[in-house]
Amino acid sequence: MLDIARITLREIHLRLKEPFRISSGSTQERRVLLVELEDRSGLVGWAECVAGEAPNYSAETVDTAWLAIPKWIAPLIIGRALQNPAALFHELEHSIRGHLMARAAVEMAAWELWARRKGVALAELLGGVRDHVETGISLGIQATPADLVEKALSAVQGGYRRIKVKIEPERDIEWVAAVCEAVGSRVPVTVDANAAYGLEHTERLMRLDDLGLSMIEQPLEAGDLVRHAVLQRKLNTPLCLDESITSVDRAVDMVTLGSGRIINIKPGRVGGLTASIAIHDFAAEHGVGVWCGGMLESGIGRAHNVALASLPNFVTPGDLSPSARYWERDIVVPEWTMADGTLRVPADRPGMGVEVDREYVEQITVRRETLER
Ligand code: OSB
Ligand code: MG
Repeated sequence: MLDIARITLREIHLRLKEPFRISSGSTQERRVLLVELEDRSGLVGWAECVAGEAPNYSAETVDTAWLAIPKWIAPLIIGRALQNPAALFHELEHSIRGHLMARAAVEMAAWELWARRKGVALAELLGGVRDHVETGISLGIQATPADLVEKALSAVQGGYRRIKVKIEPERDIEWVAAVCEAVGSRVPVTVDANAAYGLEHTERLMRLDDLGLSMIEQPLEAGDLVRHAVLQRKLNTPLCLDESITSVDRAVDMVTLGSGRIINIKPGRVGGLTASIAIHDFAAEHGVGVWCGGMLESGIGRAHNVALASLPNFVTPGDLSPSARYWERDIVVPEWTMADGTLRVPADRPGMGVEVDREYVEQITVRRETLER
């Protein structure tokens, strides 16, 4: 039994080294919501809620998660007889519509706690098979194509194994063509629109299609599985879905309709690791590749992503940059470092494989709430 006795929420403020701009908005001052679960024996598990400051990626935000966890999620979890983290996932899925990122934060902390309880690495508990995961970089929208090219070249120089470029209508063809030309065949180039296009942009997207990208991520709105299928039929480049895939059912729909050929899995977006594994397994059975996305996480969220990305069907590099790409100082010890374009999967200690720097977390905590029965 999980025997959760207490949940502690903390909001910390972490400043990104540079603003990160996607088609729907920009962020630099990250408000990160951390979840610490404690069981009756005093063991703890950590996770991070990937909800943003504003509802521009999905409807959820740090504030909606801070409403949902105390009010609706915690009462379903604390002091309840739940068999394991998968049972916790199903309990939340049964009783709560939406609030996937809030649910995921608690579910992922339960997996971390469970790994510590079993004395195994989180990666091993999830079914991981790799000791290193390949790293790709996601480059935000820049001021000029020249700035973007400079960033892309320095990423290739730094060892990243894939370059992803954020795009929006007008800041696309010329910008991406410049990156492709500069990077050449050294690493694959992909683009991510964060739902900035519509079918009225089909001609623009067909011009992007000619650049030989390895995928086009989420061109259309999250709910547009049918329109994505119409678009995919006109393009040779595989579409990769991110925002659209919020459950294993949506992955089934994608395959049934032909809405895309690749899935970006972010555990926070699908309600946690239980659904991430289910999507991974379904995709593997249907010849659909998956890779691990990122949400500008601190070292805690990254630990969960790295563990997940060690599963066998994560076939292309993830948005898994090292700590120093984002932060002057990360909140875990050791920080995440990149060597030869990979992050090492920590297999040598129980749980997520890094320790929370509690003293630093304490220093940068701006809000805290402890939930008990
Ligand atoms: O669409 O993958 C995305 C960041 C915030 C919101 C959405 C996305 C992203 C990224 C960042 O691409 C990837 C990273 O964490 O490095
Ligand atoms: Mg994306």
